[in-house]
Amino acid sequence: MKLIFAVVNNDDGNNVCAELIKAGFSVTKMASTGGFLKKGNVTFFTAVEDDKVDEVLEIIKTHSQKRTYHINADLTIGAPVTPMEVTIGGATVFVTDIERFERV
Ligand code: 2BA
Repeated sequence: MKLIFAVVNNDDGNNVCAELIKAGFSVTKMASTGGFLKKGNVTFFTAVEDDKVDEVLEIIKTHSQKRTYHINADLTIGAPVTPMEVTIGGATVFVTDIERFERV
């Protein structure tokens, strides 16, 4: 069994969640904040059988857009602010093994 974490853009969160539920997956959705941009994003986690991982990844991929932001980054304290282009996503996904899964 695998645990999939996916960080997606706020604007894609509801859609990704709806599509995962529609496909029959149990999903937990959490409000999160990216450490770099400090913008709100959405983190999902779902525990699935190994043979369902690709299906979940495909749904997340299909419904997560790539977005480009222009920011003024203050990368070093005291240094001048630098204009920067940052591409986010589609989604950042982590897949890990589950040692034990129980509903008690
Ligand atoms: P943020 O940390 O706000 O990062 C937003 C975007 O800024 C990133 O997009 C990446 O393009 C850029 N970025 C991040 N750190 C950077 C740095 N030190 N220098 C230059 N550019 C940087 P994504 O890679 O698509 O990541 C989207 C969000 O996914 C991240 O939001 C963060 O919440 C999460 N994430 C990405 N990689 C992660 C990781 N290794 N561990 C945990 N969360 C991660």
